[in-house]
Amino acid sequence: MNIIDLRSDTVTKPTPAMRQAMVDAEVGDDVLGDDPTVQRLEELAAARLGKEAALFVPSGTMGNLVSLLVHCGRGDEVILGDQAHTYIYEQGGSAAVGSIHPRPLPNLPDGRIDLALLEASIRPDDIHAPRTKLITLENTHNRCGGAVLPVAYMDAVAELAQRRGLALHLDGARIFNAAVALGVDVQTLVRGCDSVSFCLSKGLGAPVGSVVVGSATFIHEARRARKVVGGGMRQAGVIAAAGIVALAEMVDRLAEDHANARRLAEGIAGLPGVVLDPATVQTNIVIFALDRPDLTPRQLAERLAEHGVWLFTIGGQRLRAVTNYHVGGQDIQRAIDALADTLSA
Ligand code: TLP
Repeated sequence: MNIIDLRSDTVTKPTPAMRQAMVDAEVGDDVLGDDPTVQRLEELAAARLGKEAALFVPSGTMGNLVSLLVHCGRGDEVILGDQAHTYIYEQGGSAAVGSIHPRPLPNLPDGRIDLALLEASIRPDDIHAPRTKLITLENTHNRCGGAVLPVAYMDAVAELAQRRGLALHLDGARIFNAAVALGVDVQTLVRGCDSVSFCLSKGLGAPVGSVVVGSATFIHEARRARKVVGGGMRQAGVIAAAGIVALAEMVDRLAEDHANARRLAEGIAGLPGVVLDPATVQTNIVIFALDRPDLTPRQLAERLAEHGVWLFTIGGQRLRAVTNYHVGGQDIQRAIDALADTLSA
């Protein structure tokens, strides 16, 4: 059976062009600063996001961790959303490894954190309190259904951070999805961020890797932080080569994933028990709730798997489907039909 894998965009496999680039990659020992392909990727990424420098890391989790380790010292506080990937899905790494104190604030359904609440949550200079050092945002917002934070909101948080002497980090795992959805240059979207971590291995299709960008001083420190968590890689040019292809060839086509996600959402929104407003689907993530006395989300996922359609349950009554470049228009129709069959049975 042909599987339609909607569990994540992380399941994407390298394209033929990526595999060829990997074969052809010139490599060297990157910890010693000798890998020309990693250096090229880092230069391209920094230029693309409008920052001074960049650092290739093995994963988005490590990109966020090294960024937080540079911005915050032991006992310092980071303000972030209570639905943030960094808060929920990264094992509390910044606390475990960096003794950084998390201050989760409620994410609004559209991925934002209320600006007034953000400002009110910055700690006063008081011997009882940790020192607030950092705000972290996520764009697009994974657990808020791939919601896009618009330029005006990004700028407003950057202005607040700057005025109050805080740094701003962006978990931009899917920042290119946000830029494509908004139709703006990615540089505009991240112009107020001190650091951004973005993933090559999600919708962009590279097999491995993320990139952190920021000032030259920040990246110098991030390189040290990457080393202490064991992320210094040697002949990493073989994977960086695929990342270069991802940036060059895979960004614009993200619009197809977004259109497919919208089609999927529109196709399933009316089905019995599906709670979903398709108008909220802005990028490649479709999150819906299941309101059925006779069926749990897990059972639904299992029955869909029997039809060859894979998706994830994400807690409570919710399920998540993520479109990606292995999933075409016909697959979307098959997924809609499988849901319709399962829910009307
Ligand atoms: N997200 C994965 C899972 O961990 C949930 C997925 O399938 O969506 N930031 C954001 C916003 C992410 O969605 C992810 C991965 C990461 C960071 C971490 O990236 P990796 O998996 O490369 O460590």
